Amino acid sequence: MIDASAMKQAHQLGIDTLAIHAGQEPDPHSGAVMTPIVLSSTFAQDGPGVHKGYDYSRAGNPTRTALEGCLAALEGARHAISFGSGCGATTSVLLSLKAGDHVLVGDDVYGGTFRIFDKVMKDFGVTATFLDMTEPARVREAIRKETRLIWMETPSNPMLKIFDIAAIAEIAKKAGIPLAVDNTFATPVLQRPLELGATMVVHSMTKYLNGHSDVVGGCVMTSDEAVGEKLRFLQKAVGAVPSPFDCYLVLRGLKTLGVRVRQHVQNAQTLAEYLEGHAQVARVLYPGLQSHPSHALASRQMKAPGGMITFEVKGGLPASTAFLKALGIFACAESLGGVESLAEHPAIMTHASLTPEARAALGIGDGLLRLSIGIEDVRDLQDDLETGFAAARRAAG
Ligand code: P1T
Repeated sequence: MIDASAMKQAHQLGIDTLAIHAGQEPDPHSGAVMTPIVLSSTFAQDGPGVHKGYDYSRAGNPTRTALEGCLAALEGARHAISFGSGCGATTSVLLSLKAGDHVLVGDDVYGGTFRIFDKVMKDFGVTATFLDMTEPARVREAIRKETRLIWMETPSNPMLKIFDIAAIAEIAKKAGIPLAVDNTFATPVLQRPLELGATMVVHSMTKYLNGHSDVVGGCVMTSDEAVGEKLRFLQKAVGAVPSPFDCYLVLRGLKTLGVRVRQHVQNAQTLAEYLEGHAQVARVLYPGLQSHPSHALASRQMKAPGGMITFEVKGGLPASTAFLKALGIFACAESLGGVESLAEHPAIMTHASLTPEARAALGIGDGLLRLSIGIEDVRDLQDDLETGFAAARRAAG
C-alpha cells in the first residue's frame, strides 16, 4: 500500500500513479482490488475501548480512510480530512476561529463560500474583508492584528482571477497567519498549493476530484500537525462526514483524474480561442489566453490553465438567457468539473448570494456566462456553442 504518511515513497511516484493506488491495497480478507464500501455505522470491540482502529463511523471509517490517504498523497500532504460537501469543508476550517477574529478573503469566491462568511460566520463574531489579491502587497497592507486566516481561490470562481500563491504564502508566513487555498478549479494535477507554501488546501470534491457529478463532498489537506489535528477533531465533533458510498465513488473517480483533467484543458483551450475570435463575445476570461491579465503567472504557477471558461456574450440578459436555453450538449446547470459540459449564469445562479454591489464590482453582469468544459468531442461542443450564439443573435434582435 502507498501510505500517505510514507512521504518519501509517495513523493517518488507520479500523480497518475498516486491517483490510482495511494491509500489503497487489496482487501486482506478477499484480495479484492477495489476498496470495499464499509457501510457499518459501528465496529465490534474486543473489550471496552479495545478495537481495530475504528469504533464509530462518524469518527472513522475504512472506506473514508482509503479516500483520505489518496487525497493526502495527491496534494503532497500529511493529512486529508474529508467532509460531506465543499461548504462543509470550508465551514469546518472556519470553526477553528473565534469571535473577534478576522479573515482576509480573495474577492472572487464561490457564492456559497461568500455566504458562509457573510451570513454564517458574521453571526459568530468572525469578520471578513474581501480583497483583490492580484497585487500581493495589498494582502500585506490589509492584515490586521486580529487577522487569523487568509483564504483564496485561484483560479477563482467565476472570474478566473489568478493569485500568486507563493508570494501570498510568504506574506502569511511572516505574519504568522495560515493560508488556505481552495484548489477546486485547478486540482492537484495542475497546481499544488502546499508546495508553494500554503497551510491548507480545500476542495469541493463534488467537482473534478469525483468528476462524474454524482457526489457532493469536500476535503481539506494539510501538513501542519496542529491544523490537521484540529480538523480531524472537528470532523468527528461536528460530524459533517461523507458517506462510505460517496467515499468509494470519489476514490473511483480519482483514478482517472489526470486523464480527465488533461482532456478538459485541451478542450477548454480550443474553445477559449474560438470564443475570443467570436463577433458576439465581448470578452473571454481564460488563464490560457495571452489576453488574460495574469497569463504569465498562471503559466508559471499552474501546469495548465484548467477546464473553466468565463465569457461575456453581447446583448445582455436576453442574449445570455437565449444562449443557455438553446444549448443541447451543455446542460444549463450549476456545478462544474464533471465529464459532461455545463453552462451557467453566475449572476442568477451560482453567485446570486453575493450582494448586487459585490457582483457589480467584480463584473458579474447580465451577459456573463461560465462554462465547465467537459471531455466530449470538442467539435460537438463548439457546434453547440454556435447554436447558442444563433439564439442569442435572434433574442438580441
Ligand atoms: O458544492 P460544495 O461541494 O459544497 O462545494 C462548494 C464549493 C467550494 N469551492 C468552490 C471553488 C466551488 O466552486 C464550490 C461549489 N461551486 C459550485 C456549485 C459552482 O457551480 O460554482
